[in-house]
Amino acid sequence: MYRPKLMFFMAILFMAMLFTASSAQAELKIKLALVTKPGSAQNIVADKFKELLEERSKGEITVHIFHSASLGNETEILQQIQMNTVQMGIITGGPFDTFDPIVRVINYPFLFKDNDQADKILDGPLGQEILKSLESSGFKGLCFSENGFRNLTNSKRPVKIPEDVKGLKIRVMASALHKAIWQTLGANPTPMPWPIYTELEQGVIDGQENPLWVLEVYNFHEIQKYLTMTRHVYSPHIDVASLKWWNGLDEKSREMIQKSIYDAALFQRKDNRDKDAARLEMLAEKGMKIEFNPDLDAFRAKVAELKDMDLFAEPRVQKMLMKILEATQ
Ligand code: EAX
Repeated sequence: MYRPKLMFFMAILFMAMLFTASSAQAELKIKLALVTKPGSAQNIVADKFKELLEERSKGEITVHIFHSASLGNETEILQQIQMNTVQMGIITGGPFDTFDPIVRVINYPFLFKDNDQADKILDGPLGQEILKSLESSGFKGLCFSENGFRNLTNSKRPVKIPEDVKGLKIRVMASALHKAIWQTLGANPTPMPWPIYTELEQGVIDGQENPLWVLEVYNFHEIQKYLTMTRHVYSPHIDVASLKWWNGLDEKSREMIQKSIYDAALFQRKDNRDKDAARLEMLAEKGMKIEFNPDLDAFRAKVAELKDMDLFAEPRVQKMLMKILEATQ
């Protein structure tokens, strides 16, 4: 029996299925995760990346940002990126070093003299070599944006010399290197994932160390009286993708993603640096006591022994550390 209505209906259904299949293929969705809140350094990178990539791909690629640790802490996000249940992350250098110890090299204390030197090395061949080596643990390292130079804050006393740090309970990132730095300086470091406001407020910890934007965005001036401009570690973010996912992308999408994240990183680094002077003024106004000239030579001397520690014992890590120390002389 001929049934024109049914045939017509089935033809429409078939076309609708075809259309859905082809548009599903054309549109690429990126889940991007980070642990800090809107207004943070990581979010500024993510927002810019989303804006640039969606514009450049004419909406064929969409970026979905999961901030404020809604998908877990940085360690958990990295695990999800390895599995490709999350495609990208803006992750601080610290917690990355349990996945690949080579990341310790760029978090080495007192490594970079200033922003320009950090940019030159991280954007140059050594930085690229480090990003490339992350492939062995399932990551595609795309580029570096920044947290910035880290400074010590605490609620107990002014800190000018390493002896002042003695016994302070300092929260550090989940990183063996960061823990070792503060142990060597005589503090009592406790690794803890982000965020940490409550722990500081309740006195579980006396202090923490982070770049100036963190004090502003998280209102740490309310609960931390003393700030010391130690600039002990330059803290990059690694803007990272799942290698599993990356390997399945076409060349055109890869290029657009790579270029957009790098442009976003350049934008964010400048933005962060441009705002630092005003942040210091604001923090002083809010009543923080700021030590501008700590005895950095003394701090540097204390942590010099770190390069001989087991943390850097793996030959490829040791080799990279030597190269980067030489390049930053
Ligand atoms: O980016 O965990 C940390 O101390 C990070 O620097 C923090 O997420 C701010």
